[in-house]
Amino acid sequence: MTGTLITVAPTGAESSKADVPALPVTLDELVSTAKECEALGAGVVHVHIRDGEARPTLDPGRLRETVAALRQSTDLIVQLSSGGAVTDPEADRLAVLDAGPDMASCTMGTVNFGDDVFMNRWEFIVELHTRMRERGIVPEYEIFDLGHLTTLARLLDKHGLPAGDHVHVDLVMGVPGGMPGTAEALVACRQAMRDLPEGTTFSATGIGRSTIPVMLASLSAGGHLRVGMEDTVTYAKGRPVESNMQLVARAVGFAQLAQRPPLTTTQARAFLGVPV
Ligand code: KMH
Ligand code: ZN
Repeated sequence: MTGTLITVAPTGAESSKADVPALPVTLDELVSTAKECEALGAGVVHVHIRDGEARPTLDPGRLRETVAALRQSTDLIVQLSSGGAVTDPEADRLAVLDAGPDMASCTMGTVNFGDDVFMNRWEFIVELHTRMRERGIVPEYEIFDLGHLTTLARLLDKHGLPAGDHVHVDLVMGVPGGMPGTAEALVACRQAMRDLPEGTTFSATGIGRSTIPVMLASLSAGGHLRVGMEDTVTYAKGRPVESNMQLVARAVGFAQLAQRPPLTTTQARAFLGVPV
């Protein structure tokens, strides 16, 4: 595939609406952001939702409503976060799958996460992977550190390929406590992917100021892009991000410069093994 898969992660669980007023937190804000990002070239939306007070939530009813609304208004692949917030219990994170998304994230290990710990025990990872396959939900394996790729190789070896038979990973780089957002770290991950099934693909995102180096490194190494206000709230020094569209537009520009234009949503489904 010569194009670029662009994933937008518009909200996340870490920034507050008070600190980042442009963050989409209501269903209407999320849907209109998703529509505009799709029009610009996004193929996947990675979704965290908020409650009535804009706090992160994994409320099952709200998740179902969100999946339905995104399907009604866009052709984007709907990827729910099973990571949630660092405080979310495992049972609630597993129950995210009940909302029936096209995809869900599946993080490959525990990592220090700023001042917190993002806990992902081996047994929990196996449970998430297995339930996703049973339900035909395609995983995106989230990689916060090099060793997470070793865990993924072990998971696939012991528990088989995911739904869709295609393995796609997302390198989340530059989290304080995880791997740095550098070209060197990306190349190390790229090399470690040789131990994964042939045809494995990857996206990458750089948190904060590592967003641009990681985008450029990923495109250079044949990878794909994730951008959005979950990962980046500063566009350039002293300039807050105005909207997720601004970040998607920049990613599209970089992809076009690399002569790898954005995949359409139909191409993105074929690429990831997500049923139409
Ligand atoms: N909010 C982080 C603790 C995911 O979406 O799966 C976890 C996260 C990863 O964002
Ligand atoms: Zn996330």
